Amino acid sequence: MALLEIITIGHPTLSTRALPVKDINQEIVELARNMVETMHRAPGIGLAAPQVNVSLRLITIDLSVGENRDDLIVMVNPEIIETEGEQVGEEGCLSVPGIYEKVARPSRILVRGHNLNGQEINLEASDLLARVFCHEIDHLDGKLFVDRLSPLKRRLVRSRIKKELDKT
Ligand code: K1U
Ligand code: ZN
Repeated sequence: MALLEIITIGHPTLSTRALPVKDINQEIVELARNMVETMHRAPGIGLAAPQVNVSLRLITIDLSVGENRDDLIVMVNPEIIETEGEQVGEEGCLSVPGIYEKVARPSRILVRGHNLNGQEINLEASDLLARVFCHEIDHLDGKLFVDRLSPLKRRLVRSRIKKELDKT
């Protein structure tokens, strides 16, 4: 297994719509394994392939950050089929270091995708899990959580991001 480099805001891959995975081959399985390792080490509760500069529709989620194997979700070509309600809560992003802002998301969603064995998965998610799915699927569509803020808030956040990135 290997740790992958997480790219940060401003990198063109983060604003590009990722392509569907056509064939779940050994390369994809290896990429997913490395993404899980990278997400746990970051640490994070989600990761999308574009964040490691791979423009493919693959995500990993683990709300337990490696503590509970049953919590790990790896999904290929995820799609939100249905949404319900609204929740407003704080989000962070491994590609936008040091910034946490409140974002509105559906409170419940139905997601469809495939696991690494090629089997279809249909999952109902609510609360934080629904939020993380929405955040990761946004990454696949070339969107960051800061793109969902009001223009004024986005301008303020942009100058804070610049200061944060100048520190690195
Ligand atoms: O996709 C990413 O950038 C990962 C991001 C996912 C996310 C967090 C919160 C709301 C929506 C989506 C993160 O994991 S940021 C780090 C984080 O939230 C966390 C890290 C360690 C323990 C618990 C949470
Ligand atoms: Zn993110």
